[in-house]
Amino acid sequence: MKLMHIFIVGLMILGLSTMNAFAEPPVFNAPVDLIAGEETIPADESGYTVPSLGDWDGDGDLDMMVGTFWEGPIYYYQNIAEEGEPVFEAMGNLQADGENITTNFG
Ligand SMILES: [Ca+2]
Repeated sequence: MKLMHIFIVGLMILGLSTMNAFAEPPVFNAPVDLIAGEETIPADESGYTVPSLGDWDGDGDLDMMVGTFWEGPIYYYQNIAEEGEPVFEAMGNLQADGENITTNFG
């Protein structure tokens, strides 16, 4: 039983050292502002603003919605690029029955 325990621990150590030998740290590009037209897409002060991408208009490319962590509107940006890199155009706030849809805290 003790020999089996040593064998299993040895496999774990070998596995960990193998993982570390081949693991490479991720490489990130410098951060950039998201731009729509000439304007920077707003981010709230919380730092928790998260753009969500989806084909919201059904034309096959990714559009963007941006909500806020604090109470506020949801901004909609349509991708107007014909191909290649996305080009976002501000389309206004998301609305229902003529009223802005807002997010609550959190
Ligand atoms: Ca789209």
